[in-house]
Amino acid sequence: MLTTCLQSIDKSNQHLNREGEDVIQGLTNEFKYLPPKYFYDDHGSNLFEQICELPEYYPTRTEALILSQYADEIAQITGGCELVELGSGSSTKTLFLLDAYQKIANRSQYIPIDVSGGILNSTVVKLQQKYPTFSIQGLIGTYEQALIKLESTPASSRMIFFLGSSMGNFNPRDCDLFLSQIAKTLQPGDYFLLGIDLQKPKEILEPAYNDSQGVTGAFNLNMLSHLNWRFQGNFDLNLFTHQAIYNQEDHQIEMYLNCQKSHWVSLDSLDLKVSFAKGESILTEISRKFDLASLQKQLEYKHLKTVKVWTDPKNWFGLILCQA
Ligand code: AVJ
Repeated sequence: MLTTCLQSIDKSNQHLNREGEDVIQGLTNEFKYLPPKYFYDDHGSNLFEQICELPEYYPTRTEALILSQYADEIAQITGGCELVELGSGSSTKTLFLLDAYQKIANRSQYIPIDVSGGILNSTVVKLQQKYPTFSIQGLIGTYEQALIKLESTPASSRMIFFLGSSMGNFNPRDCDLFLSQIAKTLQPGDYFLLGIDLQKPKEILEPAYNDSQGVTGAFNLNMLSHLNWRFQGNFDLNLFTHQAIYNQEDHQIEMYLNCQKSHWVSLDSLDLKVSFAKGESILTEISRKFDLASLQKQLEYKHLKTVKVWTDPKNWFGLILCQA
């Protein structure tokens, strides 16, 4: 029998941020918004895996191509270290890194962290079979919870990695706070490996978030069914439609759920009743597209020195290795 090592990050720091407080804040705001982390219940995580396979959605396969070429070099540079992944999902692209680290160290530690317990559990089971000599511990929790936990459990050497351009979900201010938090969590000499989607024409970006099979639309709408079961809500998914546009001034994809008919929605366990007007929209995600040089400057400012940068031949995606 195989037992998996999976742990929910201590809820004791959650009183700081009451469960669902962010939903109340977002839905009572003048311009309604919801945090993207609510995409990822188990069904949403599966839909995201499907998105990664779509012909229009280039980021995953582009980043995988870069990792397949340079994972060995990354492992050579950092040497053996504890590997911590934020937002690991199915860890598919991570296999390139795990293979590379297996070659240089016979016992490695891998700590995947994700908000979706279902996908994390199946990933840890699968990986433990594939890498029997690795010590693998899955942590269920948010990035904030993860970084607090990591700060209190230092390792002799560590690389935190954050792939798939998930950092693009943060607005500039939250991104800056996040990078400060990373810099604070790392010990001098530790590494941070960051995968980011780069700026490119609208003609390539918009189809990636408006796929012809409608998977991204289903992913976007699924956030409402997640809120329904999590907070005893009554969102009617038929009353909302998916929209994704590229905002060229801010270099970001913006995903919305547009309300088709005026109505009320309640979320009983949050004691919340919200009115929706016809034509009103909820911003569910921004996905920023970065400029490599300015991001490197920002990292530098946080005392995260760039060790090396890799891109694909079309310069669509970047991988930055920095050191604290
Ligand atoms: C996982 C946040 C990087 O922004 O491209 C994919 C999520 N949303 N399609 C992205 C997503 C719609 C994805 N990130």
